[in-house]
Amino acid sequence: MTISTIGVPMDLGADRRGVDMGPSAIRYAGLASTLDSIGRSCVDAGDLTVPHAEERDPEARSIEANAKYLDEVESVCTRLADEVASSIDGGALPLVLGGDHSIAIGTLAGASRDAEIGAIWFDAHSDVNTPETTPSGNVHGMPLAAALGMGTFADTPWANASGLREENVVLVGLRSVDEPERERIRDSAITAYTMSDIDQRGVVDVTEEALDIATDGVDGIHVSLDLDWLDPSHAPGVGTPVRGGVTYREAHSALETLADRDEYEGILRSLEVVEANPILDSHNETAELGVELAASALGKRVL
Ligand code: 6HN
Ligand code: MN
Ligand code: MN
Ligand code: MN
Repeated sequence: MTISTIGVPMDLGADRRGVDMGPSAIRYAGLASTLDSIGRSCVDAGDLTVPHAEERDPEARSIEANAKYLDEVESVCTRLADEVASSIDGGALPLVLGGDHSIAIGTLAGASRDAEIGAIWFDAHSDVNTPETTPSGNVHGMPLAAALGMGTFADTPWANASGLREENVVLVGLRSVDEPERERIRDSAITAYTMSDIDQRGVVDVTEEALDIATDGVDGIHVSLDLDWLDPSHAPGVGTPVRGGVTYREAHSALETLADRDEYEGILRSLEVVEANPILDSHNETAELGVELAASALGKRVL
């Protein structure tokens, strides 16, 4: 299956500059040649146009407290959803490059437009805040809640992923969850694995179970890879690092487990790599890691 790369130079959801350069950094790190070397054909659909914070009318720039730049996030994610859906329609596998994690709202909406999907969320954070619970106002802490129509996102149909049910959503690698998010996860049908689960059971066992749950009764799954899932010693170039993340090998093992399942069952419908911030990075190593991990997810084999 051809891979269709879609860059989304979004930083408004993190309210932090630099993460908008993520798609360039990931391309610069050799994405196209790496995918070529593992025998995957790849077309680059370029970048979506994302407004800069400075373009806002100064009158309107007074930042919304509870969901900053939500109008701009809506406009970008609505276009992204169309791109993702049309690339799937055309028989390709969309590979979305962020940008901050708010773009997952668009990816999930597009991937679930004409299908039932599951989602695996590799992340230090649970990203289920809503405008009522957010501690920061940053929409990159809310995409999963938005996709599932939680809280006031029940009133924003553009953000809802029609074919995604909580029962098929799995979070893997959590270590930073806000108190209202804990309650929300407990009250939902979402499955969540913390870093302690990975410590105790091993990342392959946890990923196998995550795959069982995400794929149960659906047409395919979306895999969202927030690079802050990894320990900051391996992925320093992210805006919200949290110590105690997965190691380099654990991350590859998890994505190789996904690739093995995909080889036999053809489950992967869309993939996304987010939160690479070259301004905070050291010699682009976090973007390089993103490329390597995408290759593992897409079937790279040593022998
Ligand atoms: N991410 N829970 C925090 C918040 O502001 O809502 C952090 C979110 C981080 C989001 O890394 O994609
Ligand atoms: Mn920019
Ligand atoms: Mn995230
Ligand atoms: Mn995160």
